[in-house]
Amino acid sequence: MFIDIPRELEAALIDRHLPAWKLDGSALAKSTIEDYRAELAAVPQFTETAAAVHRALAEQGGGYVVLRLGNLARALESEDDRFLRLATGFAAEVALPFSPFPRWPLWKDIGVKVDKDRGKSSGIGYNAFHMDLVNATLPPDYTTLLCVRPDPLGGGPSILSDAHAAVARLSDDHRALLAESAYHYGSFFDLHGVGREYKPFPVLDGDQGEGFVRFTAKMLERSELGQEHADAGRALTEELVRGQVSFMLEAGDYLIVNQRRFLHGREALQSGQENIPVTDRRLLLQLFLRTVPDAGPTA
Ligand SMILES: O=C(O)CCC(=O)C(=O)O
Ligand SMILES: [Fe+2]
Repeated sequence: MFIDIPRELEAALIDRHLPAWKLDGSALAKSTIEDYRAELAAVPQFTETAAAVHRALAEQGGGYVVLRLGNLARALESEDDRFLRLATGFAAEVALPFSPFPRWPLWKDIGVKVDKDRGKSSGIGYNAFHMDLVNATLPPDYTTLLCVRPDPLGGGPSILSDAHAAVARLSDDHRALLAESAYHYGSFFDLHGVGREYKPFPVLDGDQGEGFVRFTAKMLERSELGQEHADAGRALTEELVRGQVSFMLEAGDYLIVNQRRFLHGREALQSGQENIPVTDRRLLLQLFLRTVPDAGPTA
């Protein structure tokens, strides 16, 4: 599901100056969304490209897309936020950009920390299949990752797996266990626009097909679960891995994942990260999107 930007669109976008964005609470302001829409709709091929993104996210078996913005990123490298504004404009075509973390900017850095828990965000190890904000009652509908720099040592391919397809391959017994409110993961602190803490939660959330598969393989190691529920979770992990696709994000690649359809993760970075200056290590920027514009303030 890779989408290249037509040359003509690239050239036109390089000439287009979007204004700095404004926030309304933790979400992108309506005025900014309208300004960006109006500016971008006037660019030849933009509407067609946005429609291709929509199609890839909505079609049967679809649910993620990689927009290849590398040429734009390189062309606008030295010009402050111009590239990020364009990426925000693409994101706003999919759903409403917002930040669940009140103390972070709209786009959150995911760098590489050698001393951090290896399996977590910005750790150097295998980042197992998960959905973001798994323990919130209203997780973001989309999680998006913009690659600023891949691992200079060549590691860290992204992994994606169709969550409902994986669930469909499980036994009825495992599915029944996953439908029980027997799972919990992580902490819930100072988050906005994602509802309340959900604890315990069921992995299978009623409405199969378009419901969340509320899962993180990390809880199998990090949460205390009953034996049977943990076994069902391990079976799901195996199916996710069996069905996975993996690819390396390159500089300027923008991955958009529909969290109701696909779970995501990342293979380990190449060993030797401690020898690379922090400023040269892999860097992603993360942005969350919500389909319903007014999820409302919470916390
Ligand atoms: O590093 C990556 O590619 C994925 C990071 C991630 O999934 C996260 O931080 O939630
Ligand atoms: Fe994630």
